Amino acid sequence: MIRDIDITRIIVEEFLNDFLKSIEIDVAIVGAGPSGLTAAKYIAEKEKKVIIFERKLSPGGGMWGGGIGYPIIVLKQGYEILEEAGVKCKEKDGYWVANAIEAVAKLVSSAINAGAKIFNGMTVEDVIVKDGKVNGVVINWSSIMEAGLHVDPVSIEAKAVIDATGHDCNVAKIVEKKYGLKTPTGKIEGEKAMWADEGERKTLENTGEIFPGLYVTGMAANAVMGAPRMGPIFGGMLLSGKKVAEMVLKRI
Ligand code: 48F
Repeated sequence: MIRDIDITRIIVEEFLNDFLKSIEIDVAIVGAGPSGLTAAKYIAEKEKKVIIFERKLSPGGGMWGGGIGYPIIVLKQGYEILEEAGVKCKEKDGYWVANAIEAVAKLVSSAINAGAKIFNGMTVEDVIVKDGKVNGVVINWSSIMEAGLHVDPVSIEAKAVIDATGHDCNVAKIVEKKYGLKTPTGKIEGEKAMWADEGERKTLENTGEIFPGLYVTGMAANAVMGAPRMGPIFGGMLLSGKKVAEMVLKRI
């Protein structure tokens, strides 16, 4: 016999047990787009406790829709990261091409298989800063935030925080507003217009620590540093995720 309250109890117990194991971690990644998922996989592979907090219910960020909703992604570099995750990539006219849905599904799966955890429907609305260093994130349910309810958030301690929130660079914005960034100008420069070639190059260059304990990856790196957007080409996102993982692993 199925008891309705068994289902309730199992869900609540399982979630809370899982969540309580996740409040003191090595790395908090904000955003489950291609850069955040890639970073999570490489960090988790080194047996570090890494959690991705994703505002939406579905991880994958801007990758699902490929370009103009055609679920095809194009890469000039970094396709080996997709192949490592089991994604079929084919060569075409000097580029690599993959199916966007397959790419998201397999990046999510390989991050989870490596030991990363994803909490969905949770928004990072602030960070913890102690002694001039980011020490964690402050989270709330996205549904609470969208309803505009006055409900206080809770905190997660992490040795490093990665802003992988894409074009919006939401975590960098919070820190910029409250403290200023430790970048050459201290400010968010804002993303520039489309230029795929330069955007891809700069994403990697701009990946790094922008405030003690706070790292930036993917499109957020270009938004912070004032570099071009690049549209539906994704190699820079994957390589940036790998690069930030390597940087963070050296520091924690
Ligand atoms: O936008 P997104 O896919 O970031 P990315 O990894 O990749 C960018 C590309 O998708 C594309 C591009 C390719 O060249 O330009 O845009 O840099 O994923 C960002 C994720 O962060 C989530 C958001 O829902 C998305 O899934 N996110 C944003 N703000 C928050 C957040 C927040 N405050 N808390 C939690 N999640």
